[in-house]
Amino acid sequence: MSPCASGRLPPLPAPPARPRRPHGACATAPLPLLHWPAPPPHLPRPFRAAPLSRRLCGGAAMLRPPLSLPPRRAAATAAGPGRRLLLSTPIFYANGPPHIGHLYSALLADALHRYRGLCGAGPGRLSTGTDEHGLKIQQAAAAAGTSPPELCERVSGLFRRALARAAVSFTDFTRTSAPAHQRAVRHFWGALRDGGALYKGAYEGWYCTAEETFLPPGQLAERRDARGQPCKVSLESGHQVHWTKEENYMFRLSAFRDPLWKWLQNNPRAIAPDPFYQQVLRWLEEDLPDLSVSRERSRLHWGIPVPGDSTQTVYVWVDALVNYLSVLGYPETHGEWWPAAHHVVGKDILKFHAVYWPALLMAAGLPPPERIFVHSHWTVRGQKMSKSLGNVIDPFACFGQYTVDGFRYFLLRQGVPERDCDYYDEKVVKLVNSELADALGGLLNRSTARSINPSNTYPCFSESCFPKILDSGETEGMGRVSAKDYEFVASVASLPLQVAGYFEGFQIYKALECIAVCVRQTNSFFQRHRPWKLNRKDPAEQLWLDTIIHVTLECLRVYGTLLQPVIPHTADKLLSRLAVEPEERGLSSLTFLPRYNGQPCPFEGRQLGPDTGVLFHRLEKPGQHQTETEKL
Ligand code: ME8
Repeated sequence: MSPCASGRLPPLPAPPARPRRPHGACATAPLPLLHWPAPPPHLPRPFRAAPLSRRLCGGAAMLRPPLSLPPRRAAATAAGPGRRLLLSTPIFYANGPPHIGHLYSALLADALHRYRGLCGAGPGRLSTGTDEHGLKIQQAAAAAGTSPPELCERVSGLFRRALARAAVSFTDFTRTSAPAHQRAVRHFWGALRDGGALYKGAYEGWYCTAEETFLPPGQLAERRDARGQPCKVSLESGHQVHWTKEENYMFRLSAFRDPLWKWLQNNPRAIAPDPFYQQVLRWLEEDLPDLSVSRERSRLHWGIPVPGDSTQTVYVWVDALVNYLSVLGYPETHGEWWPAAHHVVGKDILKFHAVYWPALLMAAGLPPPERIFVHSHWTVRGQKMSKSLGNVIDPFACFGQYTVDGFRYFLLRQGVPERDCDYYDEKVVKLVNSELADALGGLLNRSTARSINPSNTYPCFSESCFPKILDSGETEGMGRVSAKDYEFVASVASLPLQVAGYFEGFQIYKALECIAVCVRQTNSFFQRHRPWKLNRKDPAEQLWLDTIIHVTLECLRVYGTLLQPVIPHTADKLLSRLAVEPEERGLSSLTFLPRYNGQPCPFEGRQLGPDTGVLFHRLEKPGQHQTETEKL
């Protein structure tokens, strides 16, 4: 956003040296052999000071009252166990149906929310919803021959159904057209105005309706429109921009460079993964012009009128961002939660969340959110997903094709937040068949088969068959157990901590990769010892057979527990088969192979749950399926 506005603000004094985090820092390291310790604290990563060349580009400057920051309210949410946390997805534009990019944002937030619930952390909320105001919606409704409220009603319902179908465990669904939200926006506007953060100014620039933002010349390209006429488009989205000149309310964003910088300096984990943190620091080194935060009502009538000035409509991004407060009952009850908020957002809306939103909050007397988790985009067979290319992937069709859990697993296992990822059918089928159907399902099937476990119980572990060792050099002469077996159980023992570190660092795909590696190792363990060859009539062999199955079921119990945030239905089926009760499925009390350490195992001797069939059915090759679609 770069307004070419009349007038300039005086330059601010030079800021302090700015911090940078090193790239690629990783929070977790494998644990030593057979240790089950408490999680290490997640230490903030070190800084590298960076000089700043400061340039200030002006914003509009007509009626400019002095800026006075209102005092911040003390946060009611302290850190520590039992604290509250709001996790949020972006609210989705109600101009078209959901696609897999939207779903990915929501699944990431859902997995974090579910994971936190399993950790027994304090009360949590997962908010989502629809962004219903603005020119984009106004124009989409006109093009569809309907009214904005009718379009929003339909599309909002579609998003709600898609998220529910995807097992996104949202607790709140905000619609920006709802009266409670509009009231919150009006109050927020009042807080900005009363703090002196707004002024009226003549404003002109290139506006991109698809992105609902003004764009500076550096983010534009020359193209020809459908009639062959030269036009300008957004480099990012390819959508045409239009020159817009009007009188708007301006927000003194430029005055917030230092507060934003200090916020990031003091909170190096505020934006993850690290490349996005670095990107925000770079933005703060560039121009940070004031922001137009209203539009003339004659051009944009579908939005919230500016309080006290019915000729202007509140800028849709200000309106939308306030959803993170209105959901918490702003301006009355938000203090019970805010700023304990973690926002999951796509890279295209990072600036709105990591620069504009924290600045707006500060100007309104509130602290920035605790963390912003950023993800990249999905392409389809190497191409950007777009209506005009006709390659937009419908989540409902994917659920029909791959099942809900299968598709959730694919997106979260293959999606790498730091870089764009490519989608195509064959990739989903291959991954899901190999890791869910064959490796995980096959392991459960083999270790619970009647032929190998006729009593259908969680068999006993024998210390004499799998003796405890203090270091891996001791494994000589230990009978049937090999050094490989000790290494394998050590890696499963360290898995919950590794997974915790990856969830903390917003690297859910890495958590899933570690689990997949352990599942493979467990299959190798099972295969290596060929339990089906053992003679059950020989008491010594029976002990060893039971021990092999016990270890395997212990592994499966750990995998089922850790996979709950990602594949909730399949994990439930797995844990039910292992007779793990609902109150035994939490992560805070997750133990692995306690008998190895001489501790009792509550599952030993327990009757297994009913066999409800194959854990995960192999998917058919693309083209052989029935699809499920739900259209506008
Ligand atoms: O931006 N791959 O809504 P939105 C992955 N209303 N993620 C994608 C994607 C893709 N190909 N395309 C879009 C808005 N997304 C605003 C948000 S919040 C106060 C207001 C992601 O419906 C995108 O990055 O255009 C964003 O996180 C989400 O979908 C919603 O996009």
